[in-house]
Amino acid sequence: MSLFSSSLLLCLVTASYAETVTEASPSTCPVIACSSPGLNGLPGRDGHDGAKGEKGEPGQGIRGLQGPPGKVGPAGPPGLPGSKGAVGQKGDCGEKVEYDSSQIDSEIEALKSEVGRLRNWLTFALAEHVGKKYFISSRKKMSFDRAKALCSQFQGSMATPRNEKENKAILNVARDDAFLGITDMEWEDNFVDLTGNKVDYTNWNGGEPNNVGGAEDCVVLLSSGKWNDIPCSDSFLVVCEFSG
Ligand SMILES: [Ca+2]
Ligand SMILES: [Ca+2]
Repeated sequence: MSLFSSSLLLCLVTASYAETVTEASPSTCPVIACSSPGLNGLPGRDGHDGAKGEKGEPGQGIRGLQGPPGKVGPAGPPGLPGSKGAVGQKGDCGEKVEYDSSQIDSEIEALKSEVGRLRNWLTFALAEHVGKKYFISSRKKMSFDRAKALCSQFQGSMATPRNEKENKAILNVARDDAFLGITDMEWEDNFVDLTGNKVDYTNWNGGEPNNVGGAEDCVVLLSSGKWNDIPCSDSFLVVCEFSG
């Protein structure tokens, strides 16, 4: 029953009672007024939490795809050294070899003689020598870097004349324009040999070195015996020198 209905019933009962009293006591005149019903009250406060329910059944959702593998972790510390292996069996005794020193000496002398003969043949056929320095040409033309590598491959170096005699010997071997082992790659107009030492002997052609185009850092021996600075990338004959 609502509050309004309750109030209305209370009024009716009270009014009925008032009529009864008025009939029983005519001498008195009670006045009982019935006021209008009151407004609804505010909602009550929240009650206490109920008891915890039972655990539900597992969900039926679709399981997600497996993610990509993670990054490789850092290398672990090195392990401890393993235990020492067992000692192997003792090997057989080697055979004792007797050396005949006089025989070895004679074989060495024979080899020296053979090398000397080969050198003479090569010098006669291909090379020029000044003192203990030999000059040999491969008769091939290539860039400065390749020529330098070719001479090194045979334990030699690019021909570098130290005097007029050596300059003439290189000319006799080359018989064409040939690279010399001289450059001013490091500092312009400071011509050095391939060990970096400034050359004392030079035989420049008239007006040379002129570093045409700012790109002439290598040197060729011309057929006249004079020198000209030229680009290192150009191809000229290779002449190597060897110590005797
Ligand atoms: Ca130059
Ligand atoms: Ca030049």
